[in-house]
Amino acid sequence: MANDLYLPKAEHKFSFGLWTVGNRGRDPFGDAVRPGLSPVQIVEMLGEVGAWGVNFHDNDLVPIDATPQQRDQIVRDFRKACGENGIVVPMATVNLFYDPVFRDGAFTANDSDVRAYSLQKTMKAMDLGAELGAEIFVLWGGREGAETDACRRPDEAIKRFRDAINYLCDYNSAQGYGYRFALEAKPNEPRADIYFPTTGSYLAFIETLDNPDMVGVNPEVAHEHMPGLNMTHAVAQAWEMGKLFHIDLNDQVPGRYDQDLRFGSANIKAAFWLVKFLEDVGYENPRHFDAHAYRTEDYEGVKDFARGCMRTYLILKEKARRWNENKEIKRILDEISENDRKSNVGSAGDLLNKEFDRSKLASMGLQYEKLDQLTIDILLGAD
Ligand code: GCO
Ligand code: MN
Ligand code: MN
Repeated sequence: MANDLYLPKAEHKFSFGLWTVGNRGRDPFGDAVRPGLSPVQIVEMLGEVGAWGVNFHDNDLVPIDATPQQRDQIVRDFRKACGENGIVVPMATVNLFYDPVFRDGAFTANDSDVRAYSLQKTMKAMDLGAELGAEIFVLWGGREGAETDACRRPDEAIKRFRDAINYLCDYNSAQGYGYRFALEAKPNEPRADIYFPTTGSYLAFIETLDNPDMVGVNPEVAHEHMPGLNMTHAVAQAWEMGKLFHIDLNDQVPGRYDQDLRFGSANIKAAFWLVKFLEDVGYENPRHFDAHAYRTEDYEGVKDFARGCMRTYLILKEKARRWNENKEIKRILDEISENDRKSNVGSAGDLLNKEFDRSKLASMGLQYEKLDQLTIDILLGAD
């Protein structure tokens, strides 16, 4: 049964954050359109739609002012719900952006008490995640930025951020948690300008840490597409460096605010290359959908949204398989690699003396038009 291919299974490692399917449709211009769901209800919904994992910010699960007793009760209920619904907790994160205390940033804030509080809050979130089995800890510095560069030198912000990550890595080691941290870049929103705006910024920064091996990245489709960048290229660079610890799948029309659309719903072709890349290289970390349903939906619509994210991924995975097996595509790729095999740089001395026939090299058609149309045929089901 071909359609079985599109049913989510545990092996696909599809996860959703509590804040994604639990999103109530608030935006800067309008209030909630859906009633709130408890974490337990969200886990039940994820079980129903066939997801594998649930992720959370500390305060998605435990309110910021909960007592230790309330916290422990919430954790017990949540753990039970996860068990009953066959849902695991692969990743945890910390909310360092919602509370007014973070108005000038968290790890980069000018007030050292705010910086210390941010570390404390993150350590407690790490404790919470570890208690529920999380192995990946995502850090999205939503407020690490500025409205005016009069407030601090940006290199000072980078140093403070480094100190914070080093501190958290030490805590991770001291507690024996074995977390892998995944830094998530976002180029704009909610500050006027954000430090570390791209995945590449974080990849360069990670090498300057005391424990670079413990830290990788969590690229997000929307965050790369927002400024018109290529998500697959960002992911490829992270992958090639052994740093693709986690991924946020959603969709986004370039140039707009953070839309968090259903995966593959805005740019199918970009989603296809991304899925094909992940499948071709054998990515095995969670596939997290950091998106939410349209504001027009009730919770049935939210389920449609969640099922749609996973279904589109699996359809594109199947398309990628067909692409890899397509005879015409294989023939063109063989020809391309034939030209590649012939190239040989040799020593600098040899290379300097070598004659190149530039006009011959430039005259051969490369068949990329055909390749791309074959791709489109596959995507549109005309192959
Ligand atoms: C956003 C971010 C967040 C993060 C989350 C994990 O655009 O709001 O993508 O959803 O992924 O905070 O830390
Ligand atoms: Mn986002
Ligand atoms: Mn995200």
